[in-house]
Amino acid sequence: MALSFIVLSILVFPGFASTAKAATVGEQLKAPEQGWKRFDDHNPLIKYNGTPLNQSSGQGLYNDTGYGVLGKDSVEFYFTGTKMRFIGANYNNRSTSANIEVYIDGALKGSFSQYSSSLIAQVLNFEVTGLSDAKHKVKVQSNDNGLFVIDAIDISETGDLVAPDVTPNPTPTTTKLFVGDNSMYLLDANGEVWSWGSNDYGQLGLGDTTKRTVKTKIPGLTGITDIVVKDHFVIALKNDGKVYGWGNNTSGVLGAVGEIVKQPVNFENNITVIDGAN
Ligand SMILES: [Ca+2]
Repeated sequence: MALSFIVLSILVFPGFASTAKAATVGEQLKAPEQGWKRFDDHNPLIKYNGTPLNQSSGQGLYNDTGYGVLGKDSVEFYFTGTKMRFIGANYNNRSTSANIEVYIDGALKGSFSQYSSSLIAQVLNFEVTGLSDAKHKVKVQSNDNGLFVIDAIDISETGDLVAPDVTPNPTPTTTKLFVGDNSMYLLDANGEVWSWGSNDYGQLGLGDTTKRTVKTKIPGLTGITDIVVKDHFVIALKNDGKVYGWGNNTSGVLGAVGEIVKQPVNFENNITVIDGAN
């Protein structure tokens, strides 16, 4: 009796039976099924590698739009959720791509063809389910020289298309470039100072007055936390509070150590901050 009722229900209420049945690959799917939601091909979060070709209207595509991707080009996007369906279009045309691969998070999940015996718009070309509920990268890659068409993407109803991974900024370091009067100084992340450029007053701190065209590390100067570059002379603060200076000393700011100081001399102690602002 119960079995007869079920059979009768399907016969009498065919609509009930069809909504309970999930779409299968190769079928036309004009709207996302329950538990899914759809994004159209022109969504800016979908990236086309190559120049996408607008598909002519009137083909029965979703929203009457589609992008064609030519040759060995690809489509990429990121989504959150556990499942994805690629909605495309199948054509009875030998120039249609027959070898389109789908990669999820870099792993090949399978392939499909858009060549068929007749035109099927809004066709469910590929489906992947059972992914972890997380952000996933999708790449759909044509491996022959044919055209393939993307019409829409269906994903988990609770998910979303999301922006690609943004490359994080490099970890900040203390590396800092200082621009002097025809001389350059670089304070690196190890607390050492490099110099290059003009050196008439020994302002490169390298023990001579020879100009340098490549940056050269100043010997014996370590633990430096900051430097100040002035008119042909430089001072540097070490992490123990000592301050060193070198270069043009005609004014005597570095003490009675000569007018040209070619390498760092310690002239102050117990300093916490140096400030070269005018
Ligand atoms: Ca579309």
